[in-house]
Amino acid sequence: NREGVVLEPQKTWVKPPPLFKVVLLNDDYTPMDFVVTVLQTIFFMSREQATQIMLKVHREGSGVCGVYPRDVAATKVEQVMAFARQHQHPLRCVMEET
Ligand code: TYC
Repeated sequence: NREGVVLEPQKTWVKPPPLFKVVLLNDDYTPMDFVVTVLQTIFFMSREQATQIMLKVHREGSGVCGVYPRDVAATKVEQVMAFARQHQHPLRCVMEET
């Protein structure tokens, strides 16, 4: 093109990086409001969306909070676990390859 940039055709198929679901798990003790706050602050959900996901986890046992590349998913899990620990709630969160 005009800037002299040449786009080489890709020679070999590069596997796209894997994505990971961040899954929140139900328990009998963590207050519902605390879970809603976690979803709003760590996953940037609206209060309405956070409430829907929290209720889904409460009723079904688990629920997906988001899908991210490995390092982002791992950081989200750490943030949820650290926040829960600070407040002495047994809330758990795991990552699962899609
Ligand atoms: N089951 C909890 C309660 O009745 C609420 C809750 C929802 C806990 C979602 C964890 O991931 C969770 N207080």
